[in-house]
Amino acid sequence: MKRLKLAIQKSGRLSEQSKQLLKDCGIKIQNGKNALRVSATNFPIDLFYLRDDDIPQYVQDGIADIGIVGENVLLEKNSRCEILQKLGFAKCRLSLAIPKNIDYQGVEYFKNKKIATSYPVILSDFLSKNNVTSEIHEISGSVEIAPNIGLAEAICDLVSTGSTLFSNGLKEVEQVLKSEAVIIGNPNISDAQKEILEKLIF
Ligand code: PRT
Ligand code: ZN
Repeated sequence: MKRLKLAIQKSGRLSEQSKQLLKDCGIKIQNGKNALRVSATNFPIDLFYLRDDDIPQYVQDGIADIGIVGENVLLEKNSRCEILQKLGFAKCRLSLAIPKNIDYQGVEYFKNKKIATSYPVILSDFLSKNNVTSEIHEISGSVEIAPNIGLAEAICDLVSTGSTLFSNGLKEVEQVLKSEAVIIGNPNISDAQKEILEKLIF
């Protein structure tokens, strides 16, 4: 029987709950500590442990059949994968934030401003829908410190509790996207694999 290849985050905010979900489905996985690929012992499923950013590409290319990622990553990568199921965990939002002492009147505020983000694709889409042109400065981490070190005048980053923004003297002023963990799939998976997937989702 053809096996279903599932990609999940190796370590990070999605990995524990992704593994828990498989456990809850009764899927047994050996704990190969540094293995990139492991097989379930009681289900025709192979697991790939990857960085979340790489998962949409692996699924799109058919290296994996399905994967678990945040919607934010899926959209940023412009992936052609389909969302098969929302999972209800890792909920967060991608938001624009500015120094808290600024009097904010609306999205025009961002005209010609320098915005630091790890999500340039989603952000530029949002800005162009709002007819705003800004200078997007892409950085891969610690986005929230950018205004304090003079790198940018605003940021666009993921927020869950809001405490990171608060402790950096920033306030959330526009919500760009709502996100949660989702199962994504390659549109071309076989019927046999679909059957395994349906069992899994059920
Ligand atoms: O190593 P790898 O590339 O696989 O992982 P990563 O470091 O890129 O991602 P990771 O593990 O940090 O997050 C994985 C996914 O979790 C994200 O893509 C989101 O879909 C989801 N998620 C949910 C979050 C958050 N909540 C979140 N709060 N991802 C990041 N954050 C960060 C945010 O960037 C900011 O630094 O937490 C901080 C804000 O949190 P609060 O609670 O202070 O608001
Ligand atoms: Zn990542």
